Amino acid sequence: MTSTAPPASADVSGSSHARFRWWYGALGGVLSAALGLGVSEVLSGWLHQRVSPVVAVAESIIQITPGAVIERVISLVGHDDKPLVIASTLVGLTVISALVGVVSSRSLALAELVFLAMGVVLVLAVDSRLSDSSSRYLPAVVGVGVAMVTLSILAPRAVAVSRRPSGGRERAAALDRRHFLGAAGAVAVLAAVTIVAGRTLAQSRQAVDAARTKLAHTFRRLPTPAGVDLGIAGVANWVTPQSSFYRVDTALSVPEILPQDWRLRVHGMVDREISVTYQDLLDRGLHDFWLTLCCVSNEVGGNLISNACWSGVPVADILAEAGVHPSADAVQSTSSDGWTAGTPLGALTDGRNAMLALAMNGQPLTPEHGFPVRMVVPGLYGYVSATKWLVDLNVTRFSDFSAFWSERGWSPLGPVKTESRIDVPRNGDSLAVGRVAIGGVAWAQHTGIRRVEVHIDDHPWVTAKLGTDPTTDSWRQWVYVWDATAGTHQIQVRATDESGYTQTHVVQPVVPNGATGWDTIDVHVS
Ligand SMILES: Nc1nc2c(c(=O)[nH]1)N[C@H]1C(S)=C(S)[C@@H](COP(=O)(O)O)O[C@H]1N2
Ligand SMILES: [Mo]
Repeated sequence: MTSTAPPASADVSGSSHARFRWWYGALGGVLSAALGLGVSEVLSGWLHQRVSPVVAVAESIIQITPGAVIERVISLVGHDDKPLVIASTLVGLTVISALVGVVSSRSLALAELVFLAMGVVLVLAVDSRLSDSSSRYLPAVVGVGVAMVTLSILAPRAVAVSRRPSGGRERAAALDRRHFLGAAGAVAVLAAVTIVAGRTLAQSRQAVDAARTKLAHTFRRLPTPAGVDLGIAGVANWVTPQSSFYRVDTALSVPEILPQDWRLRVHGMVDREISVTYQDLLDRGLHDFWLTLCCVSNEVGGNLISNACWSGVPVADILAEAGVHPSADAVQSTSSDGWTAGTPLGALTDGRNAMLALAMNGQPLTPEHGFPVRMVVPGLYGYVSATKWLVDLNVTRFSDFSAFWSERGWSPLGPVKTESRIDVPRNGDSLAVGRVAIGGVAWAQHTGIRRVEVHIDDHPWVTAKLGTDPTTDSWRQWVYVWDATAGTHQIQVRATDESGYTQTHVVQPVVPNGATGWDTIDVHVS
């Protein structure tokens, strides 16, 4: 006797299907959540975020749990409660997503709604744990999206496979089972791969964080010089904290380089090619200096400009060790991610603070700002000088290479233009009649600001009071106290630098070598 299965066996399999009907749905829910989790882990690792959404939830749980409970848990499990809370969060996630899966067999819409609600919780947790980057919600949002799409694929298959096979449907039932198991298997593999990849990325991020922590007491931050801050509310602080320092780069994923793995290759038109280590730089002794960095893409009145105390080693010293050929006129610097800048050799060797910087405001550079080593050059826009994650200096001639932005229509040379900005009042503000502090910042790095003037309506230009200028390389605060009268007024600002040049009123766009024009605002006084 062959082929035909005895009815008894079909009955058994049928009743077992009935009994474990919910099982398929639950599995679909858990696998959907697992894939969403894996994708969110990969994204947060790739975006170099301190915590992934799940860890953010765990940290939030620790945050809102009463201290006494936390202490009790710590006394039970030892000093570190975090792994336990993360494990519990994952168990909770598994249970909830299994329930979501079961629900999905009845109502997919309701199940998706629960996933969406979980997404809201993740976003709220991330919001309370991360503040730095605008892409911080991406892992949670994309992760939940992936979980929802996956559920919409698995749920109908789970429903089909858990249908009781009735007479003549055995073949169809086997096919349904194959469909479900195939899809579920593929999701399981993807989930495993993304979770492992996410964890690997997080580990390299954690290694960099640990290396930065070890360096926490290596650097010095100069005391803030007297008189630089005029104390006007709303005017940019003279020193910008590293966390709010403007950021501009083409790196989709921040390079993660450990100091011990870092090497700087110096080559090209030199007597001897050299290779410099992080320790070599520390051993040379660090210079601390103030410098305002700004971006060529900064519009008039824009905020792509910040000031910090940097610690580093003069580029000139490194170049001297390699022995620069007299016919060279440029240095091409390359980042570990392949980005390049071209800097005039003269700016690197004329005695200004052109540096290989290791620290900002007494702390190792953050990964976003170029850890472990970047270049900074007073008087030049970032795109021609401030290479982050620096790994290569090629001594060369401008005629022999082109850098990343000069290949895209920007000027090969990028000296900073003398500029000034109004920080208060804001454009469109409504003010009360009487004394109003008009204030802001002005900069002419490596030349210095001599004078800032304010122009109100068609009155003559009046001279603003300036903050002190401990170095010509940093911006200066300015303030003018104005006796505001009723009406709508236009306010303009212009700076004169130490070369005697007064900012032009001619409006130029940021391309190809920096915007010009006077920052102008309108205010209403009543
Ligand atoms: N590797 C790398 N370095 C880079 C860039 C970049 O895209 N990649 N951008 C440059 C530009 S255009 C500017 S304005 C500064 C900005 O430095 P910050 O992000 O630390 O403020 O970095 C410069 N260094
Ligand atoms: Mo820039």
